[in-house]
Amino acid sequence: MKTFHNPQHAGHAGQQEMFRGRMVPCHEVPARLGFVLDELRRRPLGTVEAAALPEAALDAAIHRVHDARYLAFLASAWDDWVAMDPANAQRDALPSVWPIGNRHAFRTDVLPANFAARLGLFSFDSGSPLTAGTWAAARGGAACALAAAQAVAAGERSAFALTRPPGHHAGADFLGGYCFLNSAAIAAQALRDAGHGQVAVLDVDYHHGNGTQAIFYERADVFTVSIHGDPSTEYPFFLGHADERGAGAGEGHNLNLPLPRGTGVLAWRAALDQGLQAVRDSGATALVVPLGLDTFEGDPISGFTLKSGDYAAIGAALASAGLPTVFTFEGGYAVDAVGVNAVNLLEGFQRAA
Ligand code: SP5
Ligand code: ZN
Repeated sequence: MKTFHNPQHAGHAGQQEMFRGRMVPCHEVPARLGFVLDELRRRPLGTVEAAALPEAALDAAIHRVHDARYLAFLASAWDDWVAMDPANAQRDALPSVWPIGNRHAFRTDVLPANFAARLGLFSFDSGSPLTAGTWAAARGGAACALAAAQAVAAGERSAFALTRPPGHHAGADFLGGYCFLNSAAIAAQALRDAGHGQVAVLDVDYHHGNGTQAIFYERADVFTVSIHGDPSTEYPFFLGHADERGAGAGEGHNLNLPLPRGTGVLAWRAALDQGLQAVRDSGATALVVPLGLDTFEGDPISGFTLKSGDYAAIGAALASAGLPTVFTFEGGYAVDAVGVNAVNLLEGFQRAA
């Protein structure tokens, strides 16, 4: 399995996130990726390389998934933030005002000149700090996703986009949940564009993959599945219920498998089997797995109880779908265990594939 890593990732380094009225240290930290790279050095799965792609091809792939207005906002966000106040150069940008509700309540069609207003327009939480290196890091991550998709489209059995920030909460025109560009969606779209008529996404992060679901919700060509903490009690709260089945042409092409906080490996594996059967039934010829390791018992912000030893069998189960597979690195905040857990899963996949 080829790994594509993101040399720009460490430039995205938030200090604090807003949590229930106070600022707490960021969970999504650069050290996470280092632990995965270290473990890949101990237990190699294949080559580890930086994604090298023409800028124009990368831009095109990002624009296939994200709105131009949102991308223009992201590209100049840090400079615009510092332009508001030179002292902002020392602070992360976080939103504090949002245009919620229907279009008669607040307008989203008029782009505000005020940067703080634009930040709210394109965000759904105040837990995702935007920092000096965020745009370069997010772009580098999209490059990993595209390179991994291209490798798989060219015949590799699997590839791993090892990047941060994560992606699966980002929608076509919004950031949130520590995510800015949706790597998994970019990979899925790239696989479609490379000739796979039907692609499946099977999201195993603890949190519902709301961004990916929203991007493909009205489409029949990308089947989205997510196994996650029940949004009635778990982040991102406002999407991820079992009755969301897709809409319009996408009716029947989304499957949510919410599980209660406290769920252990037995019930989680039953949900995985159900998700895998649905992937097989979808007729997909390629698979994207947003790989979150925050299902781990030691995760500080999540509520499942999977153990490090469980991940190898999960990897093997994913391989049993028999599909060319792109993994994108998502959550997992028990930092010193995230490398072992990720490589356990990927090694389990590779051995069974
Ligand atoms: C990619 C991903 O896994 N995103 C998850 C985003 C979750 N954001 C909300 C987390 C709430 C943090 N709670 C802090 C508890 C401090 N003790
Ligand atoms: Zn997560």
